[in-house]
Amino acid sequence: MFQNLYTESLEKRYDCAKAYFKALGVDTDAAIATMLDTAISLHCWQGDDVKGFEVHEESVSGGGIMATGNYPGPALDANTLRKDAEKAFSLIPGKKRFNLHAIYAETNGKVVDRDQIGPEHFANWMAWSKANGIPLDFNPTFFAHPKANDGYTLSHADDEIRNFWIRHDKRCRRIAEAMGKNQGCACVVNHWAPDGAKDQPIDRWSPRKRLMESLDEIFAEKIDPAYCKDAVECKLFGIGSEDYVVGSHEFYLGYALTGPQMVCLDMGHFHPTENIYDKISAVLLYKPELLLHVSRGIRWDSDHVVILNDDIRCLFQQIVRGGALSKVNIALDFFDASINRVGAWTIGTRCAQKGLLSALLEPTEMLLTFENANDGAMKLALLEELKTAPVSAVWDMFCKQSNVPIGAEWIDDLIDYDRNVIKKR
Ligand code: RNT
Ligand code: ZN
Repeated sequence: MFQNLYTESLEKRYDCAKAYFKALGVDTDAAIATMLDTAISLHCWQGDDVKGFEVHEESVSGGGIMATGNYPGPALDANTLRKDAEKAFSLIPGKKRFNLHAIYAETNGKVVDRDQIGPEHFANWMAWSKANGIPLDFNPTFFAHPKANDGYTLSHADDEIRNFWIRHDKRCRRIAEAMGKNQGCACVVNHWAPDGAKDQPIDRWSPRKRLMESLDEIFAEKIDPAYCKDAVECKLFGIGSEDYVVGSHEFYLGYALTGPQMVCLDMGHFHPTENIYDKISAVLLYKPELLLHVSRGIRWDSDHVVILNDDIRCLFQQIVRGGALSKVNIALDFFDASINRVGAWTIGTRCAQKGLLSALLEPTEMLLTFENANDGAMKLALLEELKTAPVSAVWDMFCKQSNVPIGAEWIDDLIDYDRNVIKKR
């Protein structure tokens, strides 16, 4: 259906685009080379609605995050999740990584509690990672567990529960270390805990102190950053923690400034009109690197599939304009259970990459010249003209060089997989 939408050859279209951007002082070949070299970390949890494969004895709650929707065919086991991810990889250009959570451990049907998991439970994932040339990232899971049911984990007042979660995180960093060694590059470990209160806790102080102490204990175990790189993720509120989140922005920014951890900025974790793009140039003044959770909130932290909106454009503009691409670890964080999940992965990743490509094709020098000469209207006019510049031909060439379908062609593959694999489950 979506083959042959163009009458001109891709080479011809690319040459036109190349000449257009060259006239603005931009090198499209260099932009493609950068795209080919920039990894995006796909989150495993889009494939199964953040459920994981853990065997539970008691009922658990979701820790303030929840995928909504009932589209058929979520991956219910690790092999299926890997197959679905491979399908998405085949439709996404450029370098990919894959981001796992602790609940994706493979325990052979046995109950293995979170403070007992080890690299052996991720042996299949590591073998798969190696076979596919896709490095892994990792996350401890502080939700969907009986010991997380009352909303507190690493900041819990009960030392027994708090220590359980400290042990869990320590295990996770060792798993990440094993992954890092297996893949020959660092595994990024993101630490996010849902801890917080629904309504007006009198004591907003003690949980923060306990969270700080828990983190200190976890990070006291020194692991070579060549294998395991840590990030801490703040949040404004969640479902059930509307009034108070222990790990707020100030908390984690402060924490990360006193240690080697990266800050993780999730696009949905701030006030609804607050954007993370304006934080990059501040955070990177003080930290050598940061982690992004590229996402899309509609009215709240709803984790919709990423699309090429202004938030995405502005985010990548800031990174590219600041020459900071090598300092930014790009990970995705969204989950929509109401549409084909392989499609969701592919749309979101491709759109994040389109945001980056658009930024790389920006004639920043020219815009700066306008800005410095106080030619605000000219600057705004050029910014708007650039929105309809022939980026798509450069995008298509990037896809071609990555051996994935160009333009809308991949939708044919998605329809095929949806009808013949997903809907037949
Ligand atoms: C939750 C955080 C966190 C999770 C994943 C599953 O609000 O964004 O990053 O989405 O760890
Ligand atoms: Zn996140």
